[in-house]
Amino acid sequence: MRALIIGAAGFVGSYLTEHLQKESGWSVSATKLPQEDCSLLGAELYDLDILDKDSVKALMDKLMPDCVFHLAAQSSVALSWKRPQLTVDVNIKGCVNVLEAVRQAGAKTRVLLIGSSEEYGAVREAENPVSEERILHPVNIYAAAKACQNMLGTIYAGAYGMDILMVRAFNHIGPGQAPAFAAADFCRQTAKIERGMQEPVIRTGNLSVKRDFTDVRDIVCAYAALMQRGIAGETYNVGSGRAIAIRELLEEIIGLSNAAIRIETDPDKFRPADVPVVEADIRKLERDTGWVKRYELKDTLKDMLEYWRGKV
Ligand code: A2R
Repeated sequence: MRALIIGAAGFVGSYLTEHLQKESGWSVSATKLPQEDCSLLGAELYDLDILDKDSVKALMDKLMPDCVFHLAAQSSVALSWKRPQLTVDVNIKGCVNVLEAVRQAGAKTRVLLIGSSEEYGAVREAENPVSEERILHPVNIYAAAKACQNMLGTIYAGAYGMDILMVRAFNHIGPGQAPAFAAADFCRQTAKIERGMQEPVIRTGNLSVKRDFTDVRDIVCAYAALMQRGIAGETYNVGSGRAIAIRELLEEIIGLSNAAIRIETDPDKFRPADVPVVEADIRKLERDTGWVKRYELKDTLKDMLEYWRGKV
């Protein structure tokens, strides 16, 4: 199997590259932005900006891959408020450039479009676990763009009979994740406190909200399983199927450290639109692929803390 990963220099890309090579035995080509510095061992690496439709087409014509994992995105909710045009360009127009390149190449390429649980938006507590059928109520620009990507994928699959699957990924965490995400930030702060680089206090926003966290290594395993056994035209939730409170996550991290760390909640960090609980219904993923997660949350957090101990 010859796979192409578009947007491989990000958090998920390196894990997916390694998984496909080592566990699936596939040959992997991967793309990064020209300005990105990244080495993916064993992968053939290409520079590609997905906004340049001619380059996307030229690469697809050259490689004619069996499958494409489309990870490239403006993936930050916060940045989507500051750079709405960029977010819409990359996440919608960029996706169309990929779909058109695959369509025009005329090969039987299978495409996995990576969306987000953000697409569900304002989920009421009683609506959990959230199934793929739930009506989307995106509440930020990133979410709206990803919801649009999902619709485009569904339309291309139906109208042209293309082999396209869509994913809605719930929160994923692991070593190497940027500290803009809560779990990585907590691990980084804990490592800094252990080194005496920060007073022994972690200040946080709303700790009572519950989210569905999965190890990135389990996430990429689900993507590979979907590529092999998922049904064309369908959308799949990818998550652990169990939401936990951010407080529990933080206490788990602090419990992994010998340092005496205090938690202080800062009302200024509370987000007005925080949805109380978001938990994935993963029965469709399990039924169609047989996927089971391998990493317990505690082990993921241990690995993340170790990563930050080596980094700060
Ligand atoms: O924004 P950067 O400089 O970090 O680059 C990101 C890259 N990217 C692009 N690639 C090609 N053409 C573009 N116009 C373009 N704009 C951005 O896509 C980054 O290297 C990669 C996406 O990786 P991350 O932002 O680290 O996302 P992650 O966590 O790997 O998630 C993969 C997918 C994304 O579609 C998320 O929205 C979704 O899973 O949750």
